[in-house]
Order: sequence, then C-alpha cells, then structure tokens
Amino acid sequence: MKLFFDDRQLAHAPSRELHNGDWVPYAENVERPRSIVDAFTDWRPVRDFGMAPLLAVHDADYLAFLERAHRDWLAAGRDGDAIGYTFPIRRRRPLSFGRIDADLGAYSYDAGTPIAAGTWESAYWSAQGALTALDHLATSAEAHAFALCRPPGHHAGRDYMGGYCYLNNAAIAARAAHDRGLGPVAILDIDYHHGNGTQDIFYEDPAIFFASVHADPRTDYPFYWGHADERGEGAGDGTTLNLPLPRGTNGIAYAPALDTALAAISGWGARFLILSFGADTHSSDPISSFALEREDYAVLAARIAALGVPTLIVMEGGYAVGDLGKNVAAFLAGFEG
Ligand code: Q9C
Ligand code: ZN
Repeated sequence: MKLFFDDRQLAHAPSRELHNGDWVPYAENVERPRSIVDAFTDWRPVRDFGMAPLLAVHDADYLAFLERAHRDWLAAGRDGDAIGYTFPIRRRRPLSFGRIDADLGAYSYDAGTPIAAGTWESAYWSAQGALTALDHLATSAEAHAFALCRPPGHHAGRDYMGGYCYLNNAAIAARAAHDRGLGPVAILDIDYHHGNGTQDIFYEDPAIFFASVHADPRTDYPFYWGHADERGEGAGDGTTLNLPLPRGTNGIAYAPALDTALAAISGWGARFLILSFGADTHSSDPISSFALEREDYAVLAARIAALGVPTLIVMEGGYAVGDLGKNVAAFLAGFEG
C-alpha cells in the first residue's frame, strides 16, 4: 500500500487547548505524525490539486477565513494561537464585519481548535495528501492507499472547524472520487469520535453514504451529533448510519457494529470507500475510553478489506503518541491481508 505525507503538515503546532476548564498541551501535536512516519520506510510525495476540490466541499468565505485568521489575530495585537471565545448560537443573524474574535466564533463550534501560524499551510497539504492518494487509486490497479492526513478532518463542516479539524479531508476526497466517476462512494468513519462534519456535509446528499461507529455522544464529544436516530434528511434520508457504542467497548463488542456498518455499505452498492481511520479507539488513548488493542486492529482491517472495494484510508485521530505508529502499522498490515 502506498503512503502519502508532506512535511508541510508539521507547520501546524498550536501550543495548548482548553480542556475541562484548564489549559493543557495540545493533544493533536506534531509527535503524532512523526510517530506514524517513523513506523514506515517508504513515503510518497503529495501533489497539489489546487483549491477547486476544497471549494467543492467548503464555503469560499470559510476557506478565506482559515487562510487569513492568524494574520488577523496578529494584526489585532495578539500573540500565540488564535482562539475564539464567543459563539453565535441559534437564531443569531449571519453577520460578517471583519472582527477576528467574531469570525473565530462564527466559523467554529468549540474552543478546542486554535489557529496557529502554520495551520492553513498544514491543513492545505493534509487535504492535498488525501487527493494525491485518491489520484493514485484512480490511476493504478491498486486497491488501497493511505493518506497520513494531519491535521485531521472529520469534525470540520462546510463552514466550520472543530475537534482539531479545519478541512474535511475525507469529505474532500469523497466528493472528488464521486466527481471522477469512481462511485457510488461510501464513507466509513471508525475514529473514536463521531465524524459530525462529514455527516453534516453529506446529510441531505443521496450520492454519498456515511456510516460511523463511535463513542456514544450522550457521554462523549461531539455530543450534538452521532445519535442513532440521525439517518439523513430530505433526499439523503437513509444514507447516514450511526452506530454509537458505550465507553469501555473492546474488540469483541466492536466487531458486530463494524459488521453492521459494512453490511449497510455493501447493501447500498458502494463501489469506492473512504475510510476515516482514528487510532483513538486504542485502550491507551489519553482522551478516549474504548478498549481496542493492537491485535484487534488487524482483525478489523481485514473485515473492512473483505468488502472488496477500492479504499482510500485517511488518518483522523489517535493521541497515544508512544503507540500510534505501531497501531497504524498493525491496522494497515491487516488491510493488506
Ligand atoms: N479538550 C479527533 O479525534 N476534545 N478529534 C475536546 C476538550 C475534542 C478529537 C475536549 C476531541 C476531538 C480528530
Ligand atoms: Zn477522534
């Protein structure tokens, strides 16, 4: 399996995040990609597919905000990472008047997603990595490719950031795969957290099926999405599938939910799969509460590979830096059989 990563993805390095009322070191740190890079020898270069595939998923004003936000922050006399503190909740008008603190709130739903000096550069190349891996699958006979996307993407919506995510790499790749005629395209999200941004982007879209196995949002972030009764809306009614699981879920309890998702994806007629893979389901993850072990990853990967459709694996979360590279390697090895 070919692996894709670009060193510019290391430019994004926020120093801290707000966690349970206190400042803590930023969990989505550069040691994560370094741990994964070090677990393999052969990485392929990322190519530049430009802004068009990003604009096919995200609003132009949101992308412009991401690109300029840290400059606006500095221009306002601040230092460090840009972070919002006011969020326009329901029924407020969509005002826009160029005040950085107002913009930070309008384009995010949490205070855990700071914008640092290198955020745009890294988010841009993270998305291009997914597009490069997609192009590789589209132009070769290979069935699987891995994009080490970082920053991750599945919490980012059409016009919002959140949960360490800025650009939705999986959604950008799914839309591009669909537009290239590779579909029908399904997205399977097996990060610990529900992929609310991906769900939102395709919620009314019957062309792209979204299935997610994740920690029950009644106990875990992102709380307001990912409940079992969310099944899509309008033309997309029935093309979203949420399979929440309780804290403490181990490999044995996880497998039947994964099989339910795979059966739905297969029954829907998917011909191309985008896999949002988070290693934060591992027992050692510092911010998550499942109990999967490294051996489980090879088994789960083999089940997914048995779908028999070309699959682009994009990295999402996973914060146990000491284990991360080995866990990803075990997962990808399981995929290759
Ligand atoms: N620190 C991904 O795994 N947690 N994102 C915020 C307060 C946010 C995780 C809790 C977790 C987001 C891609
Ligand atoms: Zn996660």
